[in-house]
Amino acid sequence: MIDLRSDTVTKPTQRMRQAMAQAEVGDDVYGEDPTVRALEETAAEMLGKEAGLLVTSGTQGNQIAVLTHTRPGQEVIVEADAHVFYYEVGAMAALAGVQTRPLHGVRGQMAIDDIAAAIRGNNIHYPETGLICLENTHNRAGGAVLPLAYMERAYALARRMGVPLHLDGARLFNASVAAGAPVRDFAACADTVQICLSKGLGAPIGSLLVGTRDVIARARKWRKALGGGMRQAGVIAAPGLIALTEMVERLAQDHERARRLAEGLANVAGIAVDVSAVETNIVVADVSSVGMSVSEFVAALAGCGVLATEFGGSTVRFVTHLDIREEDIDDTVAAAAFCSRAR
Ligand code: TLP
Repeated sequence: MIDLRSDTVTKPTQRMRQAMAQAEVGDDVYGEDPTVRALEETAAEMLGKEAGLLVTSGTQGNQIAVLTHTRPGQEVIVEADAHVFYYEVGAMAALAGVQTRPLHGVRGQMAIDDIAAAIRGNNIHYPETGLICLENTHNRAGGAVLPLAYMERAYALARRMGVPLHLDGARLFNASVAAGAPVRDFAACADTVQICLSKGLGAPIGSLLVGTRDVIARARKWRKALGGGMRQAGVIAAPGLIALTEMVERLAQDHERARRLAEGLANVAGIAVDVSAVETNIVVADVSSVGMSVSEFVAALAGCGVLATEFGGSTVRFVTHLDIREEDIDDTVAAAAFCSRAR
């Protein structure tokens, strides 16, 4: 099977498995797991923040950030297609008791003026604006990179208005590699950043939340409250360290393959892809003219050994990653051409 459903499907490398087996461990709730501490310090250092916190998943990291920055009854400004709003089971409302203020963005970017206009003034009727969330790269915008200049403007506004900014950087290393800008420059535009180890970086489990020492100390308590206080978590942290220190540069290969896949799919009758919109490892294809429904097309592809995801409307998402080889790209394009009924 060529599994292009997500970059979450990667299997740990041999080196990662060895590192797990040999990891030095301790009870991390007591702060005694040396491998977890090394991972948290490494992530904080790479992202230019004071402290880091290993969490179970990207979702947990984002939700802990919301819980840490806000109080119930506050409002969170978020792009309408952002993961934290679209794909996290309504957790912001259910757990943090905040209401969301979704703003429609273009390629994942809410207009700065729209954010400014959405920040609540001092009025007895209004909720307080408790947080602004950005996502980079932006998943539902097809892996679009939020440029550094945009992030700087958004953060300048947030600071001027005294509103914290959380960055969902599940794929921030993809953004950094694609933009050719250090990851810490992006991280400097946010109070907290969540990065995923288990996407393009290939680790089996885990994310990190980074920020100031004070914010991360409070986040650590929320992690405990959510049942995320893991004990000998060094076995998770060990492959995470490999992910951070050895797997970043190879993301360029995923981007290159996504680009080739987009070009190939764009040549298939019935499929439309905006190749110029493919900046990182995500390809969104419009299959409205393939002569069958999106789910039929995805099922037909699966029958040919290619897995992809229905992505809403007439679109299908393909994500390249560590376990996708060069020849898988050609095989995927051939399978799509075989399955399409358009001529
Ligand atoms: N995204 C998954 C699905 O949940 C959609 C995927 O296959 O892309 N932020 C962003 C931008 C994400 O794309 C994801 C996962 C998360 C957060 C959540 O990470 P996990 O899955 O570790 O909770």
